[in-house]
Amino acid sequence: VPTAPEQAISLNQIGFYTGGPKIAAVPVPVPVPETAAAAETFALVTLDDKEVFRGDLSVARRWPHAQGRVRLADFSSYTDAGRYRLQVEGLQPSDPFTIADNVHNELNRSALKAFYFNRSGIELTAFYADRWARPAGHPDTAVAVHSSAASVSRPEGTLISAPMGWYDAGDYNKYIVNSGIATFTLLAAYEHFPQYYAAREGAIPESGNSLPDILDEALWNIRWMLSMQDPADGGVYHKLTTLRFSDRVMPHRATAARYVVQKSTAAALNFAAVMAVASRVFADYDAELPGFAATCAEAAERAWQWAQDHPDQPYVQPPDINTGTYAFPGFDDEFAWAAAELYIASNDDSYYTEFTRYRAASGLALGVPSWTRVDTLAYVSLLHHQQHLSGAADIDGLRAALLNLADTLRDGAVTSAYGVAMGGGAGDFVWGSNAVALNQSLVLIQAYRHTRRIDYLHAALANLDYVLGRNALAMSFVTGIGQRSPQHVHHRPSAADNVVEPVPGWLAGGPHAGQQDGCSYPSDLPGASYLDDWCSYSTNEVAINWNAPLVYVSGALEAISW
Ligand code: G3I
Ligand code: 9MR
Repeated sequence: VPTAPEQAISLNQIGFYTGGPKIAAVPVPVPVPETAAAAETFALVTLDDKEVFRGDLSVARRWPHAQGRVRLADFSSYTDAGRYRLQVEGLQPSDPFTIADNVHNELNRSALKAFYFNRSGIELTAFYADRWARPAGHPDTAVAVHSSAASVSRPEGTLISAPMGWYDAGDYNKYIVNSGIATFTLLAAYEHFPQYYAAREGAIPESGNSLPDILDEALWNIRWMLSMQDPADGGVYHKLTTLRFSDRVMPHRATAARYVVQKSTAAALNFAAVMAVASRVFADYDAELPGFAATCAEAAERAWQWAQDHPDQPYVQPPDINTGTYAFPGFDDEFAWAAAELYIASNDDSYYTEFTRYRAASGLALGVPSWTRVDTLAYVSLLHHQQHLSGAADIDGLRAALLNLADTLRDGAVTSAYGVAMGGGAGDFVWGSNAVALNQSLVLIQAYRHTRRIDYLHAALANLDYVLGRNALAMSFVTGIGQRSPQHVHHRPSAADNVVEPVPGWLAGGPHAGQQDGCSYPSDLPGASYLDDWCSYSTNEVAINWNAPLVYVSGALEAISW
């Protein structure tokens, strides 16, 4: 019998590192029993019910984003590997979990594999895709130029080839802005932890070639992105899409005509940033991919030039199209990010000048990265490459800004009822809130890498615990991971494939009180407004930009030894 969330002990459903923090959240029963005193202690028990550790519960605290109060159970000092449950008198015991080294390796593999499952233009064979094998969909070799994208050399209706790439999410369209941050995040995972990814092979058709799988996966999308640049002027189409969202069918059954739509400043700059990163990452693979790094570098510069000539061309959805927009006002953050990546790739100081100019123009303190806020990614890259930069870069200033953001997040984790940074910021429960948690972790991991201070790492892990179960729903938000995970994600292949289990490795968007889909939710509170139903595209869709920080964070925590 499933336990109601307000009765359930909530914890990372995979488990804990032997040498790491181990914390669960225990709900305070409502109403508090008047006769019997509420439990003051918790027990860690083996699966044959032997108690191996007992500890005191912390004081009860209210989390402002959900009903009720919780107390924390901290058993960090217990370090024996094994399978356990947590018990608190008066509550159901927790689901079993593991204490071990490398507890998040399988999660990392699965989260990266999700990108393969969303590939456009390729058959997924049973050897790689198991039960989720499917025919190829969306070859995208004859995509029409939409009226909004017509130019002299490519009038409306011109057919271009723009194959490969990942479907964005639960829909089958491909959007430059969003695949930009997703691709960057995978490339950053590789750049920051190359040994970890070099040793992880074997999941995709390219496994066994001389590139790590994570780079092969990123290449699938980078090749598509390159085809979205108009060779005539260097501008980049904002998206490749059908006119409306398809029905709930498998990819090969969704055959409506596809279009490349309007060039935009955001698309050009996202593209420039990603291609600049790709040019330095793939420079090491010139033997395998002759000339590819140089192609990326040139594409980046041309897109940057186009944006110089079109510095304020927002994406405006044409009236005949109703798919995702990925439009957000203001391009200072995109300019800053692209300038920084071009600076790192070229060591040309004028790009650094542009980076500082656009950062100052935005007037914003550094924020958690998202598709609407990409300037933080510039800091991540600049600090990672600090040893190789020219004297122009103000390393101390960059570092101070990043640590300032990380300190706020870490302090939020220390004072939060659940012990997590997630929920400390006013805008944390946006559409795709689970990715906010993981991008907060990504920032905290940078702070750890540049200071080696363990409190940053603990806060980063706490937010991963949050998406894996230490939350107000007491569930893991990743398909196929943990005992209670989403079964009915808003993901067309998962809904249409006649396989009971959803495609594995996908992070659901997470709690968000917008309820734009009109489904009926169990709670209106932002941290609990979530529905595991196809209906709920505002909380239960999956998306590449949400999975990418799951890959980054799970891999980083594995690569760092506890
Ligand atoms: O900009 C406002 C901000 O000023 C305001 O304070 C805040 C309050 O909610 O809203 C902000 O805008 C939000 C925007 O995301 C940026 O965060 C919108 O309300 C919100 O509706 C919008 O949600 C986006 C959603 O598409 C609808 O456009 C999500 O970020 C985005 O992840 C999602 O992406 C979709 C694609 O369009 C289509 N493919 C699936 C994908 C995932 O659901
Ligand atoms: O399925 C679509 C999903 O991928 C998008 O994120 C979402 C918001 O743009 O829209 C979904 O499509 C819905 C459409 O907007 C309204 N009619 C119902 C569709 C889902 O069944």
